[in-house]
Amino acid sequence: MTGKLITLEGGEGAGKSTVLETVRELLAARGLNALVVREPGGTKAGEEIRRVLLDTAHHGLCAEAELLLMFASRAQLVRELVRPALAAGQWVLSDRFTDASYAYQGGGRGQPQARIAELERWAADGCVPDLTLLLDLPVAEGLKRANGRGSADRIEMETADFFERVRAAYRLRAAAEPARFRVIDASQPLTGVLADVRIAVGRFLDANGVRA
Ligand code: T5A
Repeated sequence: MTGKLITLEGGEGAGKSTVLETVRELLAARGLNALVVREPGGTKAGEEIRRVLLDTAHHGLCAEAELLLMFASRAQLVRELVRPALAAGQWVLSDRFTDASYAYQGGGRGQPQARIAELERWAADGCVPDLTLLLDLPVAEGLKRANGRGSADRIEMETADFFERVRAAYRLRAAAEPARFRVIDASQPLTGVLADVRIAVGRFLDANGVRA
């Protein structure tokens, strides 16, 4: 049996990294040793690409180059790690995936959806998550949390309007694919967020016949 791909999405400072560990533990409690990856990055080449994407020195990077670099990282990640793991029956947990490109490069930068969809088919080999947890919270709150951690990277330096478009794009995608997305209210205190995450992941595991 092939494994499943679970992704975590959301705007800046939504709490993905914080939630990721809980999801990993929930899977482990049911005997699933998940492969955990992040985007952009996750492979040796991908981490180099990430460095270019987030470095403030590249503030002049054009939207087209940004989109292609996101998918260059993803193309490598899918072929080097994600596809082989899924084929071997291992579950994969990814901190961001293609929905982030629809939200940031599509919603944020205005790149056409059809272009991103073509890259998803070609560069990402049609790899689509089985479950996506969207951590949704007001932009100002997320930026406050993210800024509390130190200096901003190239994308974190974008305007509030940019992040409003990112949030709107994420919410549209979630509304369009309710079977795959679970929207979590990430503005709650962490205990509430984690409780909702436990319910969503627990139901997904039950639905896929994964017993404790
Ligand atoms: N990107 C990525 C694209 O543009 N296109 C793409 O295709 C892809 C894949 C890097 C950037 O690349 C962009 C999006 C990003 O700008 P990233 O490394 O995932 O992606 O960067 P961030 O989104 O910036 O990830 P962060 O690590 O900054 O945010 P997290 O993981 O969402 O937030 P986290 O868990 O670090 O939490 C932030 C702070 O808030 C606190 C935490 O303790 C932490 O201090 N916190 C809470 N506080 C109060 N209540 C809660 N419920 C809290 N949850 C967390």
